[in-house]
Amino acid sequence: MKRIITYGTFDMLHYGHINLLKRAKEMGDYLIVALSTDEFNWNSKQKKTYFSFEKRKQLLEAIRYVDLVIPEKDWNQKVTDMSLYQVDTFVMGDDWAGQFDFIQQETDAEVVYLKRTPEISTTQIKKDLNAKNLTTEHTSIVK
Ligand code: C2G
Repeated sequence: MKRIITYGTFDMLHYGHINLLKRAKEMGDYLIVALSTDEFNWNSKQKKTYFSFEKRKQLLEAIRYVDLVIPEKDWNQKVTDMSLYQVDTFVMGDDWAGQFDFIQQETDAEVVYLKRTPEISTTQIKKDLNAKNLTTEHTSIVK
């Protein structure tokens, strides 16, 4: 059984995430998602997520491509994760291209970067929603 792993925050789940998870699963038989905890996001990525870890985990576990969700607690767990979960392939979007090549040197897992879905991101969604709010607020004041 070919085991795939990927890591991320997956906040405000969108089709860019789904495209990544779908392609990752198509590379093997079993997909593990290491989901960034709220503490890791705040302490190591300075990200405040909209949804808590538990909610983001619930969403991921509902996706047909995902077989297991584990916590990502720090940057340095990946090498041990590869042996702990007997991973064959480590997959990330290509916004991370080159950042995790060390995994191929230090473990038996191959590293694959998949093309990121260009036009969508959680940051963009938040920006667009704020902009829409501002316009509706503005028009309601003007009326
Ligand atoms: N992604 C994508 N297309 C998008 C947005 C995201 O392919 N439009 C991919 C990213 O490349 C990543 C995964 O979806 O592989 C999760 O994205 P994020 O939740 O933004 O994860 P990130 O904050 O990059 O955390 O240790 C690794 C980190 O935890 C990755």
